[in-house]
Amino acid sequence: MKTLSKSFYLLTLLIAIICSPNLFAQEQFNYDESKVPDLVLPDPFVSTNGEIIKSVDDWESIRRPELMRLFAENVYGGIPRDFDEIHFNVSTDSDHLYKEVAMKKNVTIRVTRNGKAQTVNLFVFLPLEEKGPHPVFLLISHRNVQGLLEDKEDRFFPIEQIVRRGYAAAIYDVEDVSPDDKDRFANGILESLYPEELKNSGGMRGLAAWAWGAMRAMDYFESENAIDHKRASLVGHSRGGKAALWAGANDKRWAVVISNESGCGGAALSRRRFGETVKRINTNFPYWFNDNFKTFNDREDALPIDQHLLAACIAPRSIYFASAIEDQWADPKGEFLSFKLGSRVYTDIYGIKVDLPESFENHQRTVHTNSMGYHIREGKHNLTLYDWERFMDFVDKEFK
Ligand code: GTR
Repeated sequence: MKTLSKSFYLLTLLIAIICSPNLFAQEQFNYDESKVPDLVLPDPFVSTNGEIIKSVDDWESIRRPELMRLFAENVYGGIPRDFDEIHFNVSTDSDHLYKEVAMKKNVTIRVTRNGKAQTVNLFVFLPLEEKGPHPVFLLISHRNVQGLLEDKEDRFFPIEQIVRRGYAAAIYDVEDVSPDDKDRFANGILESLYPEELKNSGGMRGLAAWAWGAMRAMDYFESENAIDHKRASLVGHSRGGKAALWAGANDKRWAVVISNESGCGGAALSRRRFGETVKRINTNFPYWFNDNFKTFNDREDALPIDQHLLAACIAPRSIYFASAIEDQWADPKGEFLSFKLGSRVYTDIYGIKVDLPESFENHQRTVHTNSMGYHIREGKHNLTLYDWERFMDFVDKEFK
C-alpha cells in the first residue's frame, strides 16, 4: 500500500513537470502594486558632484550632458556621429496602394565610413492634396515594412490617415540597420561601419543602432524640399519606442518624440520592477542594450539614472507617452510616473506651463498640455489608429 501511494505520488509529480515545462525556468513577475518597492530615484536637479541645478544653463552645461553620458555608458551605448559620406538615391514610385492621396518616394540612404558602406531604405509618402513643405512623422519599424506597405487594413502605420491630415509619413525597417535578432544583430552598421563599438562594454548595440537610423532619415529630411524638417515627429512602438526616446534625446532636430508603450528600458521606471524587469529584458534581448546594463540585473537601485531622466533630456522639445491598460508588461503606471517626474525639467528649468494630473489613478485618458502629450487607452499592447489620431491631434496643436 505504502509503495503504491509513493509511486502514485511520483507519477503525479512527473505529470506535473511534463505539463509545465517552464516549472523551473519560469521567473515570477510582479503585477501587484502593493509589492512595488518604495522608490528612491535619482534627482534631476542634483549632479553627481552634488551641484544644485537651478537654471537652463546649469541644466544644459552640467546635468543634461552628464545624464546623456550616464545613459550611454550604462544603458544604450552612445550613437556614433562620424561617417565619411552620406548619399541619398531618390526615386518616385507610382505603383503603390496610396496613389490617390500620396506621392511615394523610395529613398536609399547610403552611408560610408572607412571604406565600408551601409544602405538603409526609407519610404516617404507626401500628401498630394496640400502644398509642401510638409511636417513629417517617421516611424521606426521593427515590423516588416514591405508587409506594412502592402496591407491597407493594418493601422500600425496608417499612411492614408496621416497624409490626409497634411503630414508626410515616413518609415524604415530596423532590419536595414541592425537586425532584431540575437544572432544577427551585428550584421548591419555594427559590422560594416562601427565594428569598434562591439568591443566596448558600454558601446552601441541594437537599440542605439536603430536610433542612428532615425538620425540618417533626418539627414535626408533636411535635404528634401518637400519636407519641413523643423516640424518632424519621431514615433516608435514598444522596442521601437525605446529607440525613439534614445534617438530623440540625442538628436535635437526632432521637434516631437513619441513613445508608444515602450515599457522597460524605454518610458517605464526600472526601479518599480513591475512587469518586465531589467534582468528579464537583458536575458531575452541581450543585443538591445550594452553589456554594462547587464550589471544592473536585479540591481536597479544601483543605476545612476532612471527613465524619468531620459524624458527630461528631451526637454524643452515636445514629448508624448502613450500606454494601454491591458499592457501591464510595459507598466503603464511606471510610464506615467516617469513622464510626470520628467515634466519637472519642463516646468522648473524651462518654465513651460505643464498641466498633468497629480496621480496615475486619477488621470484623464488623454492629456495634451504644453509640450507634453499623454494618453492611455483600452486594450492590449499595439500601435493602433486610435494612438495615431491622438498623436496627430497633439502635434497639430504643437505646430499651430
Ligand atoms: C517584448 C519585450 C518588450 C517590448 C515588446 C515589443 O517581448 O519584452 O520590452 O519591447 O517585446 O517590442 O513589442
